[in-house]
Amino acid sequence: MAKTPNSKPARPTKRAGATRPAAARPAATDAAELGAGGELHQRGGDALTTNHGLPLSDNQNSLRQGSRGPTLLEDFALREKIFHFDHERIPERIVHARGSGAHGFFECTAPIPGLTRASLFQTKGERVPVFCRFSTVAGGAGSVDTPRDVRGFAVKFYTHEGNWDLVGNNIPVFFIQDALKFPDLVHAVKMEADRGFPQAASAHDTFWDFVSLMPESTHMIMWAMSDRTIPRSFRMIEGFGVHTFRLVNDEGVATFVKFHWRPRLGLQSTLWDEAVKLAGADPDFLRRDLWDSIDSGAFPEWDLAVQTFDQELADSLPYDILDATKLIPEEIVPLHVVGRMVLDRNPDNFFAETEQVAFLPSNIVPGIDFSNDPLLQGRLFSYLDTQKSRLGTTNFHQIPVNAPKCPFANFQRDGMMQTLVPTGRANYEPNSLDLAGEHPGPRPPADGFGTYAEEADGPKARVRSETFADHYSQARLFFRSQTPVEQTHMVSALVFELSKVTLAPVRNRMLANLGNVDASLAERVAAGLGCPLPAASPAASDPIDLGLSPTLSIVNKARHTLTGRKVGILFTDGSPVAKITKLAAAVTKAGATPVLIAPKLLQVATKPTPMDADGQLAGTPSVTCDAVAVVVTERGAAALAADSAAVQFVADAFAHLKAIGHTPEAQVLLDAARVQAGDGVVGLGADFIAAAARRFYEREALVRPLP
Ligand code: HDE
Repeated sequence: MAKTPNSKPARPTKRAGATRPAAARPAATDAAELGAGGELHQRGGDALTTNHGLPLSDNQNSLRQGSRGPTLLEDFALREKIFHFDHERIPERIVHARGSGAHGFFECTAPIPGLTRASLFQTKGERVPVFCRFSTVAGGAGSVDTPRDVRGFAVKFYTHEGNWDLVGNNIPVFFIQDALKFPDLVHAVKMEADRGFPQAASAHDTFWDFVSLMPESTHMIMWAMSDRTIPRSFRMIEGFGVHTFRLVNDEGVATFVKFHWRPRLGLQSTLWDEAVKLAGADPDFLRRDLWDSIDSGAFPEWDLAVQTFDQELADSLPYDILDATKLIPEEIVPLHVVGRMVLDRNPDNFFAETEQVAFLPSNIVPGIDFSNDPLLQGRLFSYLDTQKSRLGTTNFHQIPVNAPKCPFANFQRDGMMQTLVPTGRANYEPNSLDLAGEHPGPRPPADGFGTYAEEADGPKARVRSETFADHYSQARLFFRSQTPVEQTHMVSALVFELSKVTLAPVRNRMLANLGNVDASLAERVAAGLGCPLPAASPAASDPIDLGLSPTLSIVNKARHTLTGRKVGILFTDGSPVAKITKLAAAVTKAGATPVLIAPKLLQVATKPTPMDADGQLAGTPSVTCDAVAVVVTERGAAALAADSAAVQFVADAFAHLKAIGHTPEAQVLLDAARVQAGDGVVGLGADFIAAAARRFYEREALVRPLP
């Protein structure tokens, strides 16, 4: 019987077809020396085997009776393979389902032993490994990267005294004050219950119905409607622990703390139109950006800063530090940088690491403790619970990405997927097996974690503190601290979102709430929708003016830099190679990546020799770049002016307030794209490199009627 195409004998590959054992990994960080932490690895060999180690000689054909006959039940190899495949998926996260992760390290740069005994903050220069995952909140695992949404910013520090998980967001406040409301919030923002849409979008009835009935969400809504929720890159977002935590020193003295991540590349967002177009151009835009930058050795980096304060300062504030809908402006309590995080290694396997990583706000280390923030208190329960449902077993902590990298030992035993093999008789404590010369197992160390002894009293009751009653003052603080252009973006976002609301009473209720934030805001949104403005809604506590916090604005603290950015260089037949390569070299020198874009990918008829592009024009629109240059001859420009993809490329760059560098001969294409002369539209050369480092917000009035 003729044998149909058969598996070739296994050839050694670069990766030997298996996960590299920990020892063989390049030591990305000093911290990797902390140990493998019980990592499990598929034992790699070159031969293809079943899961039970049987070498298989054929991976192409199932076992059948005769060459055209039925498949036999005996085919255990087929059954094992399909059985495993059928069960490849695990439940996605109920929120934050879509995410990207990376390994790296945290390095202490300014020790704070006076404030905390946490081991990772004791010694300058000391590093611990981290795994960090960024995410969107509302969309499913297969949704796109760029919807208007909060971004998760979760970091697992593998310290010498256990894992510390700082599970934060890119926004310092939250929608609700009490964990009891979280399921309602998430139900409201996710796909509507009957129709199953919209996916990954807050612009629909149920979300706005809920938030319009929950005035406490107004401050977070201001952030959500700002450009913070349409980031340019995960590498360019801030991160916040949100809740007030405690630092506790050796003497047991506690200080309140809020944690902040600050991106070294600067904070940067896209424009809404850009984010919408990116969703189509590259649904994986943020994921790819993170992966590519780490892959190319341009490691993203953040400073970790703390805001620390005592009870006296807390008491002096006109809001409650336990209320997660409030922030403390850094103008009031300044930030102190204590360390930096560098992400320097992409995961080896997305599922094993990014999908299976289990963050727990309850993962705390000696020297850090919780506060009574009712949202945080609820989270301490929720995450442990959710991991059992996602990962299927209480032993999820043994999965390599979750396992501590320091020794860990206790008397918890057995359970599904137990992979550790504890030895000896001692599986209970106290025991006296040491008297019999046997190992008694671990004992609680005197200097282990102990909860900060906070006094608490009062009746057992379902109540909300009156100090949580002010829902509008900080929303006002945020809105008024924005630059005019950012305020306009917020107005546009609210108009867009509320225009998708079909229930008029919901729209009106929301407008009435906005009236408490700022009268001009409410008026502009109502005008943008074309509906009458209702009177401001009654507020539980009248809003007060808290002053401004200019550091809350993205534009105010925008760093003019090309580092870590992308510059698209559009060229076509006849374009001079010398100009293209000179420009690309200047872009690279400025720390950015040049992306060569042409109507075809390969063998573009540039002069004097043909060149290949990095991206084909229709598939690489200008939204994927931070600035663009058009390097064309007069003939080339005329040809591109007749190509809608090229016209759109330039028109979008202009509308998205990006620098456009061009050869004088490109004018006919710029005219077709209705580009107007002005700041940011420059020749090639030093002018362009300087212009490419920023966005031209002043151009916005030319391209977008402002509400
Ligand atoms: Fe979460 N959240 N959350 N959350 N959250 C989850 O845990 C929850 C909240 C945040 O990359 C879940 O493993 C409750 C605030 C991030 O894997 C779940 C409440 C903040 C991530 C859960 C909150 C966050 C999650 C879903 C109200 C910012 C993704 C899957 C009390 C400080 C972590 C999972 C990752 C994930 C519950 C509120 C951030 C269901 C009950 C506030 C970054 O346990």
